[in-house]
Amino acid sequence: MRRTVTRLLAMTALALPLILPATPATAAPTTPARQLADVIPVPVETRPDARGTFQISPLTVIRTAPGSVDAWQVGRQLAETLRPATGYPLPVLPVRATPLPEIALLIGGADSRVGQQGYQLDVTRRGVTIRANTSAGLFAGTQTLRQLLPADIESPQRQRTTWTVPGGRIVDYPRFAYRGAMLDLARHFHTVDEITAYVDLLSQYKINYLHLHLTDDQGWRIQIDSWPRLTTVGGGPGTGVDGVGPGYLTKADYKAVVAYAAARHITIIPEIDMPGHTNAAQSTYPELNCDGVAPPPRTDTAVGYSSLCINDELTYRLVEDVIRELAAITPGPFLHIGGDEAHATTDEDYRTFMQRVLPLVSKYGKRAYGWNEIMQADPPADAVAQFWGTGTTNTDLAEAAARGNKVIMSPANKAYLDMKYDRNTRLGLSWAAYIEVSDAYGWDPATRVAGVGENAVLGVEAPLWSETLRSLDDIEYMAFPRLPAIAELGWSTAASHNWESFRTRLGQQAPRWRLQQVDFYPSPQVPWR
Ligand code: TNX
Repeated sequence: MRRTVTRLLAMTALALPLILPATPATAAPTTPARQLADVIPVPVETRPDARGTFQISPLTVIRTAPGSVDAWQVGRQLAETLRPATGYPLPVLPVRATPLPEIALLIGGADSRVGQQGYQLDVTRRGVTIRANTSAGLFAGTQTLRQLLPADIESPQRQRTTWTVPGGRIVDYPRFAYRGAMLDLARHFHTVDEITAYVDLLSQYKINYLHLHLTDDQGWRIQIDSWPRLTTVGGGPGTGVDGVGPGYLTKADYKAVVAYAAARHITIIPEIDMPGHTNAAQSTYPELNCDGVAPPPRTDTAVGYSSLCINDELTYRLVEDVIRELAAITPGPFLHIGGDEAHATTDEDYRTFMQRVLPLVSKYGKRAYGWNEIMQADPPADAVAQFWGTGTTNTDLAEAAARGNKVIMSPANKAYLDMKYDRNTRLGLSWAAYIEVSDAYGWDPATRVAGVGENAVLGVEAPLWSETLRSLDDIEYMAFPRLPAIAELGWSTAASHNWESFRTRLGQQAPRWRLQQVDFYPSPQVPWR
């Protein structure tokens, strides 16, 4: 290992004459000096130290915890993030201390509060040290470091910028273990490239779950080998709202998405929506209908008209096949079974259905997760409910919380990214509310629903339904800048909640989004840079 260092030192020295002239030490910073707290989500604790300012230079190395492949992976990703704009070699070395200026990623030794997802970041004149107990924590720390650098760091081309990191210490860890986003592949399909591009954006804001709504009335978007026509027909030509937006994920595609997300410390959660929102399956397989007659495919945006046939054994064969096949390709703990808006299913049938289906999720080793309606079916205590209501009371949910069930907060009038910003927004729906940035930011997950307090809340999620969305630009326009608001509600402390601070920090993100070509909504509420 030592020999590697010596060789690298020699290589770097050789490279110096090539690199230095293009990067004069006198280059003026292109953006104002950044502060340790200029980060979204805002860190728990920042202690600035003006003497500790560090500059990334052509000599800087990235050093990762010896023996930790995961830490090395995080280091490699950090290098890939920093190389294009800096033009520096930034070698990633799994070695002990070097005399070079360094960014060190170390496992252990952090403040005891950082837990499983947090990190401690120290900036001195000699370098940056990120310490965490897990690679997820190290990754979170590198996302903070990225935001502490000038916005130019997001440029795909080399910039003549001084890469200054403000000095001091950050100790940071999440308020909630679960910070999620959701894409709806059923109304309009999103490709692997679009999903992974979204994953890149999410991971910058410490989002750690991505829920994929894979099936609905308009389309079925995940390959199931034992029911092949679900995708070849249900995801085929003509499927999607207005008959536009066909497509589906093969199992290989899905695994590729899972792996890509995992490398960015994001866990994929698949959703099969049932017993309603099932027209795509029922129009494909006539035998899934109580009368044996396939309804026509649907490309409109109505909800609540479809239902699986509750008293037919074939229904449970389908459900078990789907859950088994999906569980087998899903390493994450959760499997989402939908359960919303089952208006074509009687209450009694709904309970019958859920009481048969919930145990199937556990049978295949997963934790059941569903929209808040599943709490009407008295699920086991480890089942998770996703609250999507617009009100502040929900008796079933409060009772479930009292029994020990955990809740994910996605109030539709606050956290739904498919709601229009105002009446002029060209995309989106408005049934729950118009949601400006201050609305998306202006609520508290632990006081939103009576009887569902801090301990019952596992986290927050920002769903993005795709009735009106087609392209990645559409996705970005609705998600930015509201997604960072939800991310901050999920990560930062309740005590740090502050609209003035948030809107200022949000405005500072704009130059980064421009360089990343994120098509964001320039809300008039935000002082954009
Ligand atoms: C309600 S929210 C739905 C979805 C729609 C969404 C549009 C929920 C659990 N169900 O089927 O796509 O509204 O905003």
